[in-house]
Amino acid sequence: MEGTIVKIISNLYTVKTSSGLYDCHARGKFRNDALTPLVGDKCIIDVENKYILELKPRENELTRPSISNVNLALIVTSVKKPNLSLNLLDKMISIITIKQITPILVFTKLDLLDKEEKKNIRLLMNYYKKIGYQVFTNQEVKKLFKVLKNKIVVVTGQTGAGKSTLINKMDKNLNLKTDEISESLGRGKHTTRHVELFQIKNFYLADTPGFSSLDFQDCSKEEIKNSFVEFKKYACPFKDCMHFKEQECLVKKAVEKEEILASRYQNYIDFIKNK
Ligand SMILES: Nc1nc2c(ncn2[C@@H]2O[C@H](COP(=O)(O)OP(=O)(O)O)[C@@H](O)[C@H]2O)c(=O)[nH]1
Ligand SMILES: [Mg+2]
Ligand SMILES: [Zn+2]
Repeated sequence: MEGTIVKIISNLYTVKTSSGLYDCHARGKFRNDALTPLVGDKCIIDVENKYILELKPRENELTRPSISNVNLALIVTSVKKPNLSLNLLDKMISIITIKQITPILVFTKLDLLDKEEKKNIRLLMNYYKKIGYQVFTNQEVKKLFKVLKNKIVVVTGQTGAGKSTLINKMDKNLNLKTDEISESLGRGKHTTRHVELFQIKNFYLADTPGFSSLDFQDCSKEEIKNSFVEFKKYACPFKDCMHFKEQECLVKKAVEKEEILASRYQNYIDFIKNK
């Protein structure tokens, strides 16, 4: 029978199938192959003996937390308390894109802004929409549900950004503590190896402690450049233009003409400079 691993505690794997949940062990073979089943893995199980027989190939794999086949990442960004950090936002967009996961932007705490500030945030949100991202506020849970349908989703963002509040809004039964330093939904007794996907309606959501501490360590300058999607339409005269010190760079011209958001370009330079 086919299923998805939704929870791992030590070496016990909970597999969700069309006929319910099964607590399974992995066959010894996996350990010999140095292939460790991850939350998110699609697998074939032996229902009678409660064994995972086979793992399906993975689409992608995250570490810290270990989870596979992630489709979407919700980047939760507060516009105040903590203050908006476009550097952090662009960094998360880039890293998530490089990992071949689709970023979804969710802005929070717009209620703390005055009229003028709100207008500016709307302009900013429109820029990110224009370059191709799906952008929401945390008031738009119904719209988010449509995007999340049938996906495996991780949630990331600064402490205090409103991640737990948003997840609670999606599923009142979860009742996560807000204002908590600890980010773990499933924390508690099982400190060994405990990763869990929570089913909300028709999608799976993973709590992701540590995910926000990702950096560009494993990414090349090229990958960072390609993750700035709005640069792609500019064919600079120099074929491998990094849009940095090159002359006649069309991306730099587009920044001057305000076609490209200045903060996006500055953050890009910041990221590649440190490589
Ligand atoms: N004013 C306002 N406060 C919010 C909003 N979203 C979350 N908060 C508050 O911000 C604080 C941190 O939220 P929390 O969900 O714990 O953030 P997390 O650390 O990202 O999980 C809590 O006191 C929430 O009540 C919002 O949209 N507006
Ligand atoms: Mg939280
Ligand atoms: Zn260029």
